[in-house]
Amino acid sequence: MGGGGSKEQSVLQTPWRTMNWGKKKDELEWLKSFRLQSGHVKCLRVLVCGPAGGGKSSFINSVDSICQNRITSPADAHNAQGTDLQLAKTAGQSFTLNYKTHQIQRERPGQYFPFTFNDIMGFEGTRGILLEDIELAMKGHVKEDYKFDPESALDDSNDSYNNNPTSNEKAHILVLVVAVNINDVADQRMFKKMTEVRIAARDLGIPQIAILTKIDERSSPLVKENLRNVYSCTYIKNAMEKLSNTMGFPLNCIFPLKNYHAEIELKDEVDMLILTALRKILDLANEHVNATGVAATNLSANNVNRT
Ligand SMILES: Nc1nc2c(ncn2[C@@H]2O[C@H](COP(=O)(O)OP(=O)(O)OP(=O)(O)O)[C@@H](O)[C@H]2O)c(=O)[nH]1
Ligand SMILES: [Mg+2]
Repeated sequence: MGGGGSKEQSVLQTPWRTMNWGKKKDELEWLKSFRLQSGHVKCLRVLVCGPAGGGKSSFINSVDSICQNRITSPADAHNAQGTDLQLAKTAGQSFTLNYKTHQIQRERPGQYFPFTFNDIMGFEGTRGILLEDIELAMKGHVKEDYKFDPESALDDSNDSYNNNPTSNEKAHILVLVVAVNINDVADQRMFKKMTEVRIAARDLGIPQIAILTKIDERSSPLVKENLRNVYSCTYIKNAMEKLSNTMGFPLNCIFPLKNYHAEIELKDEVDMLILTALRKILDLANEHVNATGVAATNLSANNVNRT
């Protein structure tokens, strides 16, 4: 569980990535005024995926908390390290089983941000969500509340299969959520699965980013003490570089952060790391939707010109 040996725990004199920690107000203003670039869809759909227990549901809860300016937990997060016998049996297995769309409420009830998050079942060692089902979710074929089956993929005869997904129902970005110690704990099979999902997203033209969670519990004590040391910690830097090397994510598409999981109040440093990742997610999704909207318009214009 630890963050590796003392060499890996070493601390850089100067942070290798610059963060303006005093910018939270500006980031929140940006978020509040966030609009879609294209009228092609009503809402951006962010699909999270990753190993069981990596922090997918907690990430959705953390974004929701920041957006509502209070700690909330719309997505079911779960501590699989529980000592209860029943819980212990589920260690390593995904707690989230169903396909669930989370609208993100503004501070005022009944008003929502123009983006949603889709929570799904996690990858497990030998079981967990199937690649085919993640592909179907990306394409918008999975209906709300569908319970994923690790034995067989959703097929088009199932009531939960959406035959004609609209642009709104397709995923507009894929977010891979993994704990910062992923390189220490995941085997080749897990990396293969994650890479396959990334390639599937690429083939569909969907942008992808990675989030490294749990930097508070798996890194240098200096990071635990103060999250502002995140980019001075070599353990986190190494984890990001290794993920970039094994899976091909550019480093500027990998974001380390800590989710809200035990706190009862928001903290500026936690918010800043999450807001930085969220901004990249929304920018990429927005660009993707805009580009596909333009392509669709050009296609229909070409078809009209030909007739
Ligand atoms: N310390 C710490 N704990 C975290 C963090 N993110 C999530 N957790 C904890 O990790 C456990 C699993 O988190 P979840 O959000 O349920 O993970 P998940 O990826 O949704 O898991 P499945 O639904 O089982 O696939 C919970 O006990 C969370 O409280 C984090 O950044 N730091
Ligand atoms: Mg979950």
